[in-house]
Amino acid sequence: MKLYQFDLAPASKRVTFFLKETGIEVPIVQLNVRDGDQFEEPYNSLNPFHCIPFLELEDGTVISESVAICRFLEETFTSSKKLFGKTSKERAIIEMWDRRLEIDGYIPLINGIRNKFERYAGKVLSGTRNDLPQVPAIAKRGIDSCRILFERLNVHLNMSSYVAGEALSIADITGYEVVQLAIAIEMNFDEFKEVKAWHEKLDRRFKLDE
Ligand SMILES: N[C@@H](CCC(=O)N[C@@H](CS)C(=O)NCC(=O)O)C(=O)O
Repeated sequence: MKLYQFDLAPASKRVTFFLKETGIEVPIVQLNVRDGDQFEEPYNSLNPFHCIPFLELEDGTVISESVAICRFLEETFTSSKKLFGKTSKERAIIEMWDRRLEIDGYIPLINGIRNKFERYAGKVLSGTRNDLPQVPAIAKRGIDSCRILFERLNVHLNMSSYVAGEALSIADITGYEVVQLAIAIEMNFDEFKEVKAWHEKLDRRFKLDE
């Protein structure tokens, strides 16, 4: 089994934090997606989405998408930490939050960043190189969407230590990266005190482990 990563990328960080939290270890190969390694063979053919992270199994199966990778690893390896939940109810609540954080925060902000900053000209969609123009309005809409998410999350975090209850889950890892993207796109979210406090708590936890 091999995990292809680029340590600096938000999607890879989601898997890195999952591995650190669970103590699961897999061999890692670094691909520099900024230099275009993902378009070189054999990686180009291995993963047609041309993104990291992706996991190559012994039988040749390739699994991309950070959350699909983490779920597979959690179900394949033994760990006392279950970041996807232990009961049907826990699993449903975690998935509910994870999807809302991804749909309302992560995706709008990633699209916003790629449409805002000059360094993404020619690569506005992950895993592509083409002449699709950057549309600055997408950055504003991404921030609008995230603001609505943070309003809801702020109320929720007032009653809950972590996104899906009293234990850290994969949804917190997704949420942590949403806040990192909010910082990267220069969104002001100072009024969301609970979101900020939760992010700082996670920041200490993930940084200490690094
Ligand atoms: N939804 C995917 C996102 C994967 C993705 O967009 N990865 C980016 C880095 S954060 C990438 O590899 N980009 C390469 C490129 O744009 O060429 C996941 O969570 O794994």
